[in-house]
Amino acid sequence: MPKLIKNFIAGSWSDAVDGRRFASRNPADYRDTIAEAPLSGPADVDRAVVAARAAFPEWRLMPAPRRGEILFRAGELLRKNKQRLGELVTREMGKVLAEGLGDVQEAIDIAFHMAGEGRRLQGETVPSELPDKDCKSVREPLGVVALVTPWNFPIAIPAWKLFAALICGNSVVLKPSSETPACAAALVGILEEAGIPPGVVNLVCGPGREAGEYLLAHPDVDAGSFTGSCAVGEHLERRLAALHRPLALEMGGKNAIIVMDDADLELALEGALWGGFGTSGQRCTAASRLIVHEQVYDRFVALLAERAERLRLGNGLKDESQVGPLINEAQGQKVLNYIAIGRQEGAMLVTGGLRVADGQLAQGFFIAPTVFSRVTPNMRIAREEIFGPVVSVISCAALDEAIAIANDIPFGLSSSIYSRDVNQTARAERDLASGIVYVNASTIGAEVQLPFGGWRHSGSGHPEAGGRGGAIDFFSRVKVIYRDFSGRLQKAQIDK
Ligand code: UN1
Repeated sequence: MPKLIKNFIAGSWSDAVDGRRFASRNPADYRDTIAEAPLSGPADVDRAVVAARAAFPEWRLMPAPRRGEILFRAGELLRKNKQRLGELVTREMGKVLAEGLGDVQEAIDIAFHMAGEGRRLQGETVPSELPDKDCKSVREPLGVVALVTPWNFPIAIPAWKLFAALICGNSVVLKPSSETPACAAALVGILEEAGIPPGVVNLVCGPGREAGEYLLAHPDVDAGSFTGSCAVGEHLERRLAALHRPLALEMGGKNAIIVMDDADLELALEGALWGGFGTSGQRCTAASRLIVHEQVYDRFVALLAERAERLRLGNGLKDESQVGPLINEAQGQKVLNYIAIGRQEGAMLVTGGLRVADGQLAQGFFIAPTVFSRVTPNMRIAREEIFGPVVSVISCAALDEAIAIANDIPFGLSSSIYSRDVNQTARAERDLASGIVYVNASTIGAEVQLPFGGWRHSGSGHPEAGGRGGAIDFFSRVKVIYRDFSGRLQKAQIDK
């Protein structure tokens, strides 16, 4: 029996106003319906925004360490329920169980990190140029924030946004991807159990346009945060520009691993496989380009293809599975279309390139890990985000050339270099133009205590997660306070 999911508005679980529903299904087995969720529209979003607005004044004034205590409890509950939630992630989204558990772990990490922020949320105190006067800055919440989240990290990404927004004192309306409503409802259920006051967190399930975009553009919302495709993100950016409200966007990537001729090839190979085919390539941080030094190019491509062929496709709940399905048929077709484009462009298909539908695999959309060699930097498969298990291998003759190729794309989220030469890796650290750079590690697996965000078309310059410049900066605004206790008129810049 599919689970019956409801919206969560003003502290109670409810159906869509007009009673409509939609289903989410298991991408590894379409016969397995995971959940039925409310197909919400503007009327439901309106209710959620009203609830969030009503809850805001009290939540804003609750001391941040008290808000943090609720997040600590949420972290504990996530930890207690990690196995159950990890299995739900795998069933509803398709990634293999180790990664499903990792998705939940990332939410646990951010819960504890942001809970601790409740005792920091630093502003600054600086001296005044005048006597008997002090100057400080404090952080204040934005108000009601709208969060619209994707399916590829169905627990972690909502958690990144929720916990950062909450610790700063905002009230929230969350609209999760329609592929993964059960994961979002489970996360919100944890917050309810942790004692979040009614109306502070609201969940509205439903389609992107009628629910998500309507929510982000709602006249009584103060700020929005969206993770998803570039096309949608840039559309939102244009649409919301006129409303003049803070908007954080995390969008695509076309992340490169550079493999130099002095690299530990076995290590680089493992990083390429993990970054390229982990989560079936459905990460914005996926290593979809490899830029390999010509001295080791042929050997590396041959080893990569051989190892890619050995990866076992399958239902992520089975121990032996290493690569799960694509999220749905449309995404599968999009990936196959890019494979056709790669062949037309003259790249060489070394392995994969096909949907695999033997036996059980016919119940989902599985694509064999695919490697293209002889890719040139101007080909579409070297420039556009595919979001599937497809890796394009480009050749280079020197480090400078490799870095130039890595940077010459519209995206700038994550990049990596494998080399044993510290001078080369230091140069790459300095010159790679992306929000995240890895040295002797793959392009995926960012940790939550530092900002996560892309440059150029990968993001709007408001990174997620912790650290200086991370999500706290987006979800709070700075107020500067000058307090004069001299009892007389003092003139800055004029009095001596
Ligand atoms: C994403 O793909 O949208 O760094 C997020 C990583 C993960 C997060 C990915 N921690 O790969």
